[in-house]
Amino acid sequence: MDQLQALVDEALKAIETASTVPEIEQLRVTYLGKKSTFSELMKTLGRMDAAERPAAGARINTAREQVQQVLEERRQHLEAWAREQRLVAERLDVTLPGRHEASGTRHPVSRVLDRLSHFFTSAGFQVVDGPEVEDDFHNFEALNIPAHHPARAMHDTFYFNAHTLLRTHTSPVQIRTMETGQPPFRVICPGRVYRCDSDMTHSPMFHQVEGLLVDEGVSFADLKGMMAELLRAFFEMDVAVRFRPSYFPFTEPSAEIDVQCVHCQGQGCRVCKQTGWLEIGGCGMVHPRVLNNCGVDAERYTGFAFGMGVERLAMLRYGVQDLRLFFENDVRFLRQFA
Ligand code: 2NM
Repeated sequence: MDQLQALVDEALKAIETASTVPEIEQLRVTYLGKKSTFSELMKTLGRMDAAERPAAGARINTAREQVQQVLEERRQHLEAWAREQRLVAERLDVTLPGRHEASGTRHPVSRVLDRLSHFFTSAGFQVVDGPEVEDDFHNFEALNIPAHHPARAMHDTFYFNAHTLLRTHTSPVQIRTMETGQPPFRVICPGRVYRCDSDMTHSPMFHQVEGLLVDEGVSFADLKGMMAELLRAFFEMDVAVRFRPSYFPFTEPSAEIDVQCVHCQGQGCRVCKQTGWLEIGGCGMVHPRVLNNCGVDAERYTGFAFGMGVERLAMLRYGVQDLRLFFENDVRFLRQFA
């Protein structure tokens, strides 16, 4: 029993001087574990007198429990202290500004497309798209542009081979719509188009919106009214619109669409090169040969079509001077459209 008291004293002293949680754990193993001194003492009970055994056993147990209790208290104390130290060391200033997710903005080309799509879907049109890699038939032949037609040279086409090319306009989407559906047709076809042409005012890839309306009794007057309404809605101004006779193989008659200069209200300025007018696109009545090429009865149906460059509309709507800004994607430029 002297040995027991000495053991308790030794253990309590060691526990008191332990200064870390791992040290405490080490002491638990040493004094209270399976191979500990307390366990060794318990084993000596077998060699005692049977009469002394219960009392001795109880005392060992009590001593053991005392050591265990002091040890656990010390452990909790040290754990609390370690936690405290960690919190001091890792102090966070929760008032610092956070790292924000950088949010993007809608590209001006997309914004123009959204506005045009909204206008036309409100008028009962459907927005359709199609392949950018096209074949000769849908990009040219069906549009009344046969091989060796001068209009082909004008298009500066990117060819993959004799029959496969990057579409030079979105008209093939309208051809495909007419081929596969039944009139009436009311569609707009926005998308990327490609021409082998690159300078200050031309990009090899740009965006177009083309529209097509085919029904019984559609006239050039319907086309004029639609274009005038579109341009007033798009520029949010009561602008004058004029139609100049032109030529496209796929429409007859054909016209260029001009809008009164939205910068000077037609007075004449740098933007409209002193003419008071801005060229905005082309249009016309779909050539009967084009309708027939797509299986549409040109005796019964007539239709109008038009095409506009999206970047050009964006430049005029947002006052952008340089076409290349749309393709560089400099966030300082794009952020201005937030
Ligand atoms: C334009 C100008 C005039 C046009 C014609 C067609 C189709 F497929 F119906 F024949 N789609 N787009 C067209 C007509 C396009 O862009 C300047």
